[in-house]
Amino acid sequence: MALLKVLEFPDARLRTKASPVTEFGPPLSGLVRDMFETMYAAPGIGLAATQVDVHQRLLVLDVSKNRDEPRVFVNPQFTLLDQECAENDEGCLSVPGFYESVVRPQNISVTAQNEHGEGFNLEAHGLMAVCIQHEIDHLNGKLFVDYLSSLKRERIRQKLKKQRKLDA
Ligand code: GNR
Ligand code: NI
Repeated sequence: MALLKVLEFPDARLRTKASPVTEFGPPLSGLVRDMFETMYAAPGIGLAATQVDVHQRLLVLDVSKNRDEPRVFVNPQFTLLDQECAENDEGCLSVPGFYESVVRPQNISVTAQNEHGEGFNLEAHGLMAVCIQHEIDHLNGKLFVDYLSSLKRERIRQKLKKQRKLDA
């Protein structure tokens, strides 16, 4: 097991568009295991492979209270079930310490494969729907700060820069 390093905004590697996963097997399972370990340790409710500098279409999440419902989505795609949107505070392990309100669709249908390559479909609502969209954004090189005003985004960039200087 290994904790993976999480890339932080404004690292250009977070802007990479991930490629479809085509190889299922032990290396993928090892990556999934390490991503869960990293996500639970952070702690976070989701993690996209992009954040650990692996540019493949893979995400893990666990939005349960007891942290006992791990879910893996390989090559995920989603469609909107309706037009209902809501505002939620979002955070991101790649933008540590910042929480800002983002408006997103609340009801989606998701198609993906599991870590063995078997297809599945599910409906997601509320926090789970938000989290899946946040993670798929990562796979497309997009961050939640992209939904904020450029002024807010630049303030966050400056504060993170200062914080990293203090941490160094
Ligand atoms: O841990 C996380 N919490 C969170 C809260 C609201 C909306 C999305 C998220 S995902 C985030 C972990 C993360 O950065 N995933 O990419
Ligand atoms: Ni994130």
